[in-house]
Amino acid sequence: MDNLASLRDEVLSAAAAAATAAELDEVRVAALGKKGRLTGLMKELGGLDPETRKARGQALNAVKDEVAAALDARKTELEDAALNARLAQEVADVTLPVRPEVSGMIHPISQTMDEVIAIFAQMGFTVAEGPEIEDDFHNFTALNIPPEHPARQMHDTFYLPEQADGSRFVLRTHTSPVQIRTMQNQTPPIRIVAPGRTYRCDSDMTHTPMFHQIEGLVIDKATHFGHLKGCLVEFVQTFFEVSEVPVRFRPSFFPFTEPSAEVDIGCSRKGGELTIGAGDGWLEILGCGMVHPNVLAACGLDPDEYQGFAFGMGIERIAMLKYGIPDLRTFFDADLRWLKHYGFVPLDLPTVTGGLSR
Ligand code: 2U9
Repeated sequence: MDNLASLRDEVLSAAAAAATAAELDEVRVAALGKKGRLTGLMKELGGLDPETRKARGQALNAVKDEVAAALDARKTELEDAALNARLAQEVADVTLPVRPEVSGMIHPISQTMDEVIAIFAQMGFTVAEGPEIEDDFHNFTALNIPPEHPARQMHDTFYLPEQADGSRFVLRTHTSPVQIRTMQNQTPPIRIVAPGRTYRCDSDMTHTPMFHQIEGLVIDKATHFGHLKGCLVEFVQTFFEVSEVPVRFRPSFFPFTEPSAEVDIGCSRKGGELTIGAGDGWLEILGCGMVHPNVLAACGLDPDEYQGFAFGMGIERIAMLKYGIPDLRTFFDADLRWLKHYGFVPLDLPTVTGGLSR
């Protein structure tokens, strides 16, 4: 056996015998590293005559490829074994009863989301969900957002790498694509809420790159702005759990609704303390409007036959207002002391009749 064949056998059996990632790396460096034995043989090629060099080069390359593949395979084997050992060790018995002293708390985002869903469920809405990675059509085009709209800019939207056809997926910037998909796949009447995570390329005191929204959509043959108003006033009164919250609809603009409005609730800021309810101040809490005819048409619905309303709100914002949480970023700190203070007891499920948060 020549030196190359025996070197090959030696490296392959050393790789097979390596019991840890570190040992395996030593084998790799000794064979293929800068001063490795195979690398050394490669360097000797220069001194050979052309004929011999060609044959020797091919043989060396074949051995190098074989050794590299064997090292990779052994690496995967070792990683799998390590993972399996860890999984076996970290196994948790989920059937054990809860120990009260270690029981977790419900995060205010989950609690608020559950409360909002409970209110709309009571009114006859169902929950719809959809992908967080969306295409341009469902996130923008179908929503009457034109190609040059600022929301489509790189600095507002997270774009995924370009596809072979030049298109790019996005992290959804709102949950509206869920309503688009619902209209494409169901015949009205439609009455849904779409809760979930949304993403915008924005990070400061009042914005986080990931945040939560809930949006609603009602489509039928004669749905009008009066229905929108009644529905949202009912929602606001129920959600804030204080009697008689003043509500005001202020004209606004969104590409996907016409007419559009922003909804403010009354508040007072006496003595530096914010109280929801009667007072001389206003706080914006959500946006809404009648679904734009272009949006209905983009989903295959005839705007002369169907009409409806939509609304959207940020969960972090309404949770901060309702529960007096002063700093947005604390939602995402995973601080157990904060969660103990602002969290909710797991078995107190929010219902409209049994109490939302009490
Ligand atoms: C379809 C048609 C219309 C959803 C709407 C708003 C107004 C709105 C913001 C609130 C705070 C987003 O989280 S936020 O920044 N949303 O003001 N959203 S109307 O309109 C739709 C949705 C889907 C098919």
